[in-house]
Amino acid sequence: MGDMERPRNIVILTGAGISAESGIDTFRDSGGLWEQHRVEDVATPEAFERDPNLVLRFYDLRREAVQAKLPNFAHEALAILDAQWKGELLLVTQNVDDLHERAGSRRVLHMHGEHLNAWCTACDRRSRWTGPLIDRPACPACGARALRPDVVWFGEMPYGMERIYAAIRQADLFVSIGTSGAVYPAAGFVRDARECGARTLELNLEPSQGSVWFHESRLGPATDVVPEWVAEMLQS
Ligand code: BV8
Repeated sequence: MGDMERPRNIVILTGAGISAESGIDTFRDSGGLWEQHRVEDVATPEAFERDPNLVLRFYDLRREAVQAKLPNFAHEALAILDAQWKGELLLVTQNVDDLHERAGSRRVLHMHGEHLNAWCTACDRRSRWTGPLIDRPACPACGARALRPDVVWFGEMPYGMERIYAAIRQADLFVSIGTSGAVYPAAGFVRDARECGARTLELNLEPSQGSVWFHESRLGPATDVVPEWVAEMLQS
């Protein structure tokens, strides 16, 4: 798509940086630690196998913490775009918080799962979950005490890949917001989008690992650069 035509179909990818100003630590800014753990040591099936209590407590802490946070102007601007955009729009988030939904976004896909869901390893059903899992509560669907966080760990298949690639194939514009481009397959979406002819834009505090793949990068805090970009999109 050339610069001059107005895009019709947009794919947006967000990462921890969009929730930073809501007070949720990003992975990088806390030095790769969440609650004093290296994410690779707790966000893997092996870690869960080895020490389920450590992993359950790690997620219980974060599940409780996110419920006390609020969406910021960047989440809210994306919700306005979602409500007013006439073309296709898919907001793919790597985040497991629910701030996009609480800001009002509707067309959201959590490719790495959600803090506020529990996944029963006995019956495979997912239930809305706001409390702790450490005391092994019963699955609301089957009663088994076999609930785990409904979060995609390293080595596990992200959710919604078919839907994401289908949206990327149709996209005229791919926008990456608040992500370091460190984790795949999300970090590869910009290349997929370029190969499919989309224009690519990065909105981030600092250049990401994939910056070279973006036609345009705008650096700054999400609460500045995202509302500015959304205003441009809705005026064009
Ligand atoms: C898979 C849920 C197969 C858990 C997460 C070797 C080479 C390449 C790949 C691999 C490899 N070895 C293994 C892999 C695959 C692996 C991977 O990529 N590893 C990395 C470490 C190399 N990936 C996987 O295992 C994935 N699964 O590959 O399965 C497959 C492949 C293809 C198709 C099907 C199947 C599963 C990965 C999912 C892991 N789960 N989250 C949890 O949250 O607890 S990852 C987690 O970390 C997040 O979801 C996110 O993805 C990542 C953190 O990244 P960001 O969101 O970008 O956050 P970060 O802190 O890094 O950066 C923040 C950015 O914001 C910064 O740039 C900063 O400048 C900016 N910022 C800060 N403040 C602001 C701001 N921007 C704007 N405003 C601000 N105020």
